[in-house]
Amino acid sequence: LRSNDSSSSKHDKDKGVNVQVIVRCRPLNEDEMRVHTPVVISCHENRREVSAVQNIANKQIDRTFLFDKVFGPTSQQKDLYDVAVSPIVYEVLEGYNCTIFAYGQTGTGKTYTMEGGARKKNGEFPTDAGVIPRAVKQIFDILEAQNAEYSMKVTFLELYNEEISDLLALEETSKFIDDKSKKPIALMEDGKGGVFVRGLEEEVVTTANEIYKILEKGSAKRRTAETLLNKQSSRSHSIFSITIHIKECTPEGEEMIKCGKLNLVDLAGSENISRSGAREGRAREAGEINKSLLTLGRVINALVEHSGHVPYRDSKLTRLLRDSLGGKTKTCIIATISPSIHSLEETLSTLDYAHRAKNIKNKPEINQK
Ligand code: ADP
Ligand code: ZZD
Repeated sequence: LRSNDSSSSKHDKDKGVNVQVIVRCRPLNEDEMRVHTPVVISCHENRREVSAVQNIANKQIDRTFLFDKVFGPTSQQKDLYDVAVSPIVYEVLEGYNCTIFAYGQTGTGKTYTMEGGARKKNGEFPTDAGVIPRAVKQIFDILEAQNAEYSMKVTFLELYNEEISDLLALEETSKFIDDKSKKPIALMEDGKGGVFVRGLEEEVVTTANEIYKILEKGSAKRRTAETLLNKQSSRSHSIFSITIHIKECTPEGEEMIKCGKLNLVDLAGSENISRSGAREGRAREAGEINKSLLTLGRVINALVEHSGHVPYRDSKLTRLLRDSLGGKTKTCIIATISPSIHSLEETLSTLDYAHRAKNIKNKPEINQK
């Protein structure tokens, strides 16, 4: 019986592990409250369902979607972290590569979820800190409690209009906007089906505080570039990655290195890439089309429809995160939505997109040497 059990679980694993999809609905903001904006979203956290109320020809029709986890408007940063993210951090420390994406319309809480509120001057950990600072804290807390021998490095990049900027590279602001002196960053094939970013700064870090300082530097740089280059942050993607090597000894006394990587991805706003062709047309005319976000949608479609060719190579985002989409990385998507009636069309499009992504299967593998 026992051997049957293990062979069946092995078989299950061969078929792959689904991408985990979580939905988070933000509360109405003050302005929306003041004008009594109607709410059209209801979240049933224990049933893991999100329902949208639609009025079609004066009939009230509910559309209900089932997800892996659902967080309603009153959910706190800590709730989402403890339930959805903390288990992923444990998997990174076991040697898996893991990716968490935030996907949704601008203004629905992607950055609030991933970064959260600003650092406090008194050095206290903010209660509204998001996934990134919490993950950094948890990683160091665990490693220190285990008295582990480890090394860690981080990268932080931004993708805007198919151009990669290094948010860690130390440069003068004036140099940053001068194309000629900008450090050349290129996506290179590594010959093993993966890619690496040549010229991207990797900082070796030893404390959580060091990473917070790095995030501070990266955020400041992002804001400066935004202002100087007239960028719209809602159109850029950011990827913060932590790579951890942990030295361990087997019971036989053999030395072993486990290597885990966590990618935390704040995607560009999903508006204008809804499946409605008209929208896309208008966005294209305005030169607003986000090639990386469009390609991400096409890659997801190709993967869930098993339609043969998967167009990873068509954008920088999908080349960078190829392993997270049908590869060996464990992936989680947090789809953020607004409860307001004015966002209903975009919200339904986000829910459809997120629901489709549940069908992507990855084949996670531990990295061990
Ligand atoms: P996005 O990154 O998707 O454009 P933001 O993270 O900037 O959205 O969020 C828009 C606004 O809504 C911000 O003022 C943010 O603080 C607030 N907000 C977003 N999600 C929540 C939430 N779950 N609870 C409280 N406020 C939120
Ligand atoms: N969302 C805040 C940044 C903002 O836009 O200002 S919060 C976290 C992850 C990635 C980048 C920045 C942060 C953030 C921060 C705030 C201010 C200065 C540096 C970094 C942060 C928040 C709490 C702990 C650590 C980092």
